[in-house]
Amino acid sequence: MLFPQQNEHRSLADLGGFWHFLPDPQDHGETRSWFAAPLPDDAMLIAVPGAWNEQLAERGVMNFVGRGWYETTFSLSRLDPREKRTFLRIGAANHSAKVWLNGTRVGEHSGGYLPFDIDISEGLLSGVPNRLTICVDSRLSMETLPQGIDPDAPPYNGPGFDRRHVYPPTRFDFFPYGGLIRPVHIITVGSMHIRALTIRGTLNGATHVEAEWSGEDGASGILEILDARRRSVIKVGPVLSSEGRFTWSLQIPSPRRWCPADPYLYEAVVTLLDSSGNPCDSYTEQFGYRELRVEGGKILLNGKPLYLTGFGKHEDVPILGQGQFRPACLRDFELMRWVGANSFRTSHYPYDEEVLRLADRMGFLVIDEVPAVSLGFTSDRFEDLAPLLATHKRTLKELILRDRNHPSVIAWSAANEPNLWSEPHSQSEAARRYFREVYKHVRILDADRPVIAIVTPTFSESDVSLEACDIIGINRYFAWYTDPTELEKARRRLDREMDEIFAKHGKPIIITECGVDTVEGYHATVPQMFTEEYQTEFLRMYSDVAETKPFCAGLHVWNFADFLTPQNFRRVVLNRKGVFTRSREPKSAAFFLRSYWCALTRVDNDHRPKRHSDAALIADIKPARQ
Ligand code: BDP
Repeated sequence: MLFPQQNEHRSLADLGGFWHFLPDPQDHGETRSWFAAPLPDDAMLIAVPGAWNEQLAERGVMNFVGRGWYETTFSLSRLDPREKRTFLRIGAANHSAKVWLNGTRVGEHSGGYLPFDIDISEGLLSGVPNRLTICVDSRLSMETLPQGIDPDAPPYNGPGFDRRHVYPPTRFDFFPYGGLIRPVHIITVGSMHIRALTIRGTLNGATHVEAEWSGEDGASGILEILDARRRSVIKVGPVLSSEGRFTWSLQIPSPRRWCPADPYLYEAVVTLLDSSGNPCDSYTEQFGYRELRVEGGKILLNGKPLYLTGFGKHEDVPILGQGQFRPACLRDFELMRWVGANSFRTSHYPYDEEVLRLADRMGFLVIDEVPAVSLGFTSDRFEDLAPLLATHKRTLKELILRDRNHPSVIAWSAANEPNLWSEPHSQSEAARRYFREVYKHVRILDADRPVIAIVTPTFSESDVSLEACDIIGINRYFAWYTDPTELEKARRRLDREMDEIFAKHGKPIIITECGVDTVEGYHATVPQMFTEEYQTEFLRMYSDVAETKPFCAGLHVWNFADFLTPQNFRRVVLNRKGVFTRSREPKSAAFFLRSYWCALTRVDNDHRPKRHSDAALIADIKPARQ
C-alpha cells in the first residue's frame, strides 16, 4: 500500500483533529444504526490520531476494550467519479473497523497496526459535508493477531502470569490501546493511478522497479531515478504495461550504498501516462542500494558483518498511548543516536509508517515484527490452526507490502515468544508445520530478507519455531525472572545456552531481549533488584557475553523506555525495564550503554550511526554563547 503523497496528480486531506466519539460497551450501536445519523448527544470529543484510553480516562474508557464509534465530517469540491477516484486511508484502527459514509457501509478491515484504504468515490456528496462514521473494535480473540485470551484454556499458573490477574486481560505485556491510533486521510487520484510500487537496488547498481496501476487499458509508464540532491541519474520509458503492471530492470553506475553511517537515499519517480501519452499520475518513493546476506553465523550488510546495538521498543508515550505524534517519534531517534544504537525491533507489532521512513533517513536498522506476540495454539491438529494461520499470513502480507521498499528493514519477525506459556501445543508437529508455512510465505513475498524467530528459554535449542528460520532471536531474563541477582550464574547459563543453540542450528543469534525493571532514583552498592546500578551491571554482563560470541549478531536491550502495561501485581503501572523513563529521561544505564556501544570494536564504522561525539557522556551540543 502506498504511503499518502501530495503532488500535481494526487491531493491529500488529513482528517486529523477533534472528532466525535462514543464508547459502545453494550454493543448496540450497530443494531441501533448509530451510523445512520449523527452520533447521539452524549458523544464526546476525541483527538485523531490517538488511542482513546488515556486521553479520555475519566470518561470510563481507560481500560475499555470493546467498540468505540468515531465520527467526523468533511467536504470536497465536486468530482466526477469517471475522472477521479477518492480513497479513505486509515493508518491503523486497533484492532478492527467498520466504515460508513453518509450512512452507507463502505468497507471494513480487521487487524490493527496496519493501513487500509477504501474507495469511497461513489458515495461522496458534493456541495454538502460528508459524514464519516467508523466503528473501531479493540477486542481480540484466539484467531486475531495479537491474540486475545482463550476463555476455555486453563489459566497458566506461572510466576505472576496468571491471566485472571491481569486487567484488562491480555496475553501480552503491553497496554491494549484501542482506537484510530494513526492518521486518517482522504486521497484523490485520477481514475488511472498507480497502486503499488516495489523497488530493489543492489550494490552493483542493478535496479528492479515494478509498478502496479488501475484504470483503462493502454497506459504506459516512465521511470526516473534521482540522487539525494534530486539530480537525474537515469530516465527510462515510456514502457507499455502488461497485465496492469510495469517492470523496469536497469543498471546505474556505482551507486552510493546505504548503511547506518551514510544512509544515502535515491528516489524512484514513476509517471503514468494515459493512452494519449498524457501524464495522469506520478509517485515518488525513496530507496537505497544495499545488500543483505546471512552466512553461517553472520548477517552481512553490504558484505560486512553486522553487530546490532539497540533496543526492543514500544510505541508508547504518555497521553498519546500508541497514537502517532511526530515530535515524540523523532525524539526517540535522537536518543537512540545519542546512546549509540544502530538498530531496533518494532516489538511487538508494525510501527507507524513515519518511523520506518525516519529509520531510512537516519540510518537505523529495523527488525520489523507482526503482532504475533505470545502466539498460542489451541490444538495439536494442523487443520484446527487454519483460521489463525490465515490471519498470520494475511498480516505478514500486509506488513511486507507496506514496508518492503525500506532499506532500513533487515529482517521480518514472524512471531515473538510463541512458546511463552509452555502451552501443550506449542511444540507439536502441527506447530512445527505452522512455522514452516509461515516462513515459506514470508520468503515468497520477499526473497531478499531473512526471517527471524524469537524465543524464550523454555525449550531452548529444541524449539520447533527455530528449525526453518534464518536468524535466531533469544529473549533472556536470567538474573531477573530466574536466579535474581545472581549475575555470575546467569553469565554461565547464557554462555552455555548460546553455544548449544549455535551448535544445533548454525544460524546467527541475536539477544533480542534482556533487561530488568529499574526505578529511577533507586541506588545500591550491592546487587539489588530495581536499582539503577543493577540494571547497568545486568546489561554489562549480557553485553560482555554477546560480544565474545562470533556467531552473535548483536544485542537489543529490553526496553528502550518504560511503557504502560495492563494492571497486575508484577508491574507498578509500567514495565520499568526502560533505559529511559516513559517521558524519556535517561537512567544510569543509558550512560553506560553510550560508552559501551561507542567503544565496541565489533561495530564497524559503516554500521554505526553518525553522532555528535563518541567521547562525551553528556551531549556535547551546547547552545552558542551570545
Ligand atoms: C518478554 C516479552 C516482553 C515483555 C518482557 C518482560 O517478549 O513483551 O515485556 O518479557 O517481561 O518475555 O519485561
